[in-house]
Amino acid sequence: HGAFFQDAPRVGDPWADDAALQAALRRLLPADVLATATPELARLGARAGGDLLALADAAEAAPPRHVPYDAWGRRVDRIEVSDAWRALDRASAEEGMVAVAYERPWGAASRVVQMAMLHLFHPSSAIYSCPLAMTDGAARCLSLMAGDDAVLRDALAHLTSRDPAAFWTSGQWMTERTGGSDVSMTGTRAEPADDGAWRLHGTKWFTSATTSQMTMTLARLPGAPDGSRGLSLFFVPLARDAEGRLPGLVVHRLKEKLGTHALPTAELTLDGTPARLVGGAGEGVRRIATLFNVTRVWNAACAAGGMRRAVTLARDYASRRVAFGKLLRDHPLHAETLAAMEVEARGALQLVLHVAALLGREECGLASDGERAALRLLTPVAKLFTGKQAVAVASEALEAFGGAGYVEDTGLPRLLRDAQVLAIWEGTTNVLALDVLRAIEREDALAPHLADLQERLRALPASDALAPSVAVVGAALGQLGAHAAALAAAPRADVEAGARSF
Ligand code: MFK
Ligand code: FAD
Repeated sequence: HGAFFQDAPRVGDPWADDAALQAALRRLLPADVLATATPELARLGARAGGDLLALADAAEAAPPRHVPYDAWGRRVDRIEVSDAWRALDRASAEEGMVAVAYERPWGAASRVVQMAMLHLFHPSSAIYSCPLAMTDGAARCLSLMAGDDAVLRDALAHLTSRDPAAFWTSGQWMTERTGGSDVSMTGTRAEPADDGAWRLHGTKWFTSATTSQMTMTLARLPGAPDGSRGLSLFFVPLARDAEGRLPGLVVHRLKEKLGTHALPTAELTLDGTPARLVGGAGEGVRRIATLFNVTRVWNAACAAGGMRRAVTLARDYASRRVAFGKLLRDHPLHAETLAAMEVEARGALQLVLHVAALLGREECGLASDGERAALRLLTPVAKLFTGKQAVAVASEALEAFGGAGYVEDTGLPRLLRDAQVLAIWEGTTNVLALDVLRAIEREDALAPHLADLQERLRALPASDALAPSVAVVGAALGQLGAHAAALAAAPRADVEAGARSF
């Protein structure tokens, strides 16, 4: 007997091997879109299994560093990131990860293609998807708000550029020590400056992608009331000086986080930072909702992509690892576990692509009232549901490797660490459950979605094989309608308590 060494699991080709993604796109995309998008996705998929994956591993191994002082004791607050992290930024621009949603080469379907791209890109990006998500959110926000403001239009052009030298990413600075869910206690103040712009003063407690060239943030104008109605939205250019310093900003430290290790997330103080008001006084939360509704769709797409990667690795391993005389995949109980993970990953992908299709239609002015309402409803639903699924699937995947899943240099623990954040940032599960209620109460968003589902169910071809599932889904829809009616009539406290199960 020679010494035994186990083969490592392999990523393979994320596009070529993803039958579920290909089938979903065949169903959702018009034939001409599919024909031109497929080679693009195939090329990106090959990169996701090749050079991007190598860059992601390198970025993960060389986390960012905060350098508060230079050699001579001057405060510089440089944030140093790895060459690999910078290369991921360039690749993101070249691939048009954000730009594609604004160039719209495939019209309204461009959002579907973009989320399919993200499905491939995210798991090989060391969470470069985070800065990109916020960049897309900021671009969406500015595309609606910039008007003829030359500074904002210029920023929008940078955010949506494919030229790595011109491409900007954006931060999204909302969370303060007083609260990330409840931003109403935001203490950051805006003071008028002589140049007609504003200067911001306050402390932000979580600022990811701190090396971005701009950010969007919330602050209170002089005399604004307490609470969230007193908050306004600001554009903050983050132009560094020759020594890499950000004028008017003090970085206290980078967070030491469970995961997202390649992503810098800082605590910082705005100390007279120049800023530009976007939208009207007191409109901040409503305006920034445009941004976070986009990042929430990204979050869901990243959750689905992360699940796909976890299942791919677990399935591959099951075809290499032998126990009790046969491959893991030939053990019925293990096969059932893998199948359950596969179902979660596929379900998440379908939900994400459906929401992406709605978003694309809304942005192109093609959405019906019902579709707009469904988008408002399903954005938080998709974010909250897939965030939880991603953690469960990643956890199951680690177990599928046995002890190797718990050992750092296999790279596998990252799957779980990077999944856990998906349920926390951009609104926790319970906060999003309340957002679902907000959408139902204020915009009557549930009824059109239920009607759409009923319609789809009726349109299915009659089939003995499908009949039992159709009956189950039909009954569930009936229950959901009844539950919604009961909630509508219930006292507010009972409604909130029921939001999660709803
Ligand atoms: C891997 C890829 C992932 C992405 C990377 C992300 C990196 C990490 C970045 C972050 O985590 S950034 C911080 C994210 N923070 C949040 O998401 C905040 C979570 N908290 C909430 O979402 C709260 O629900 C909220 C702050 C909005 C509560 O605020 P309020 O002011 O108490 O709520 P209110 O009064 O119900 O809403 C204020 C206005 O906003 C209303 O409009 P009007 O002024 O016209 O009445 C609401 O309708 C509107 N609004 C709230 N949520 C909305 C919305 N509009 C549209 N969509 C929504 N979801
Ligand atoms: P809290 O708001 O204190 O929430 C604590 C608990 O209370 C949660 O379980 C929550 O669900 C629950 N809760 C709160 N309100 C309610 C309610 N009404 N009903 C029921 N339950 C409730 N923020 C930014 O602004 N920009 C960033 O770039 C950024 N990057 C981040 C990066 C990472 C890695 C992480 C982990 C966070 C980042 N955040 C960022 C912050 C993130 O958005 C917040 O942590 C999140 O919104 C939760 O806010 P909090 O931490 O203050 O928790």
